[in-house]
Amino acid sequence: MNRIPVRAALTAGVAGLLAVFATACGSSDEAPAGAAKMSIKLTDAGCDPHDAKAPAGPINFEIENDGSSKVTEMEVLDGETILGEKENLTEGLSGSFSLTLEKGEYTLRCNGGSAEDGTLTVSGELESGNSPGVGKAIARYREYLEQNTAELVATTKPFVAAVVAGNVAEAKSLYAAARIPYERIEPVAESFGDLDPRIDARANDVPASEFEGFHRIEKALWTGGTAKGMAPVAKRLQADVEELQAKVKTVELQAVQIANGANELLGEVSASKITGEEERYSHIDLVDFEANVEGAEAAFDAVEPLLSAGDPKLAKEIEADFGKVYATLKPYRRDNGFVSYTELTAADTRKLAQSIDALAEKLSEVPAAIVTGEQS
Ligand SMILES: [Cu+2]
Repeated sequence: MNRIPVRAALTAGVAGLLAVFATACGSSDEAPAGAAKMSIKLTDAGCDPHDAKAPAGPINFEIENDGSSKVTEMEVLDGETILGEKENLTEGLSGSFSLTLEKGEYTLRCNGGSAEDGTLTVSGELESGNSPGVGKAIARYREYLEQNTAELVATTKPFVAAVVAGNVAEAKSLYAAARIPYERIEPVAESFGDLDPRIDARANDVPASEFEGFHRIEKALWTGGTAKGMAPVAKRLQADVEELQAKVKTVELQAVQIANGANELLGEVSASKITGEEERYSHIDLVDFEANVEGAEAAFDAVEPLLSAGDPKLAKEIEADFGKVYATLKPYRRDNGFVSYTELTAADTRKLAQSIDALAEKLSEVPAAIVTGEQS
């Protein structure tokens, strides 16, 4: 599951995006050319400053943990959609991210602070070209969501049937295929609301009484060697993936969210999924990795035309980095899957994490090159 905390469903009334800002991105350490600088300190009280103002356009958020052990991340949100964030800034650490924002009011959130939400007021007009491509980008990505949720429903069905029938060997053999389509659409899992934890939570993500979905069944099959008691869980899973298939047809999407989600997901792959935590009973983690990378690539492909207008060089570099990640995964491929996670050495996982990090670093420049803001 996407580890960004699940929040309320997206607020209604937020339409598509508007325009693309032609930024000249250098390395990811550099802010987009001409970006306004905003320094924020993480304190126990929350963000300092708590409220802020900025001119429309690219903004580079420079965040520093000023000695807080409670607050280690900052997010910029439009409604409940996270547009950009920096996580894991423990005491003494600093980091930055850029976003191009249009006129409007956004939330500055320092999670865990005693007053965690402040307001970022962006004013003035954005210098930008027109981009009728934004609607197309969202439509293209929605099509990908629809294809993959259709595949998810289709691959979950025989898996669920095997679980309900108590056929452990067959259920195990069908598990990986059912996981792939869900892992591909994880860049926007945050917008699935409750369905994300219901389908894909890990044992430690939710209270024991709420642990259900794929990983609950995975645990029973692999550690218990049984499907006993799993029939209701399996049936609910089938209902949930069907609900998701219906939901993606209308779920609110923004181009910057699609791009940011891809980048966040890859960050999560190299930071935590690399430990084998997601598929801790079946050890099919590399199947998830590949699906996550494919999903990030689909997200990037959807928004890429918006970026090319301003930064063809970055787009080329990202495409090359995707190729490198697939090449790094290749030696671990077996038949129609991958080696078990348990066969990987520390050197293997390091190599995989490094190739994903290099890609994620480049991808992190994408959201800033796409304009978002308050839509009427
Ligand atoms: Cu997942």
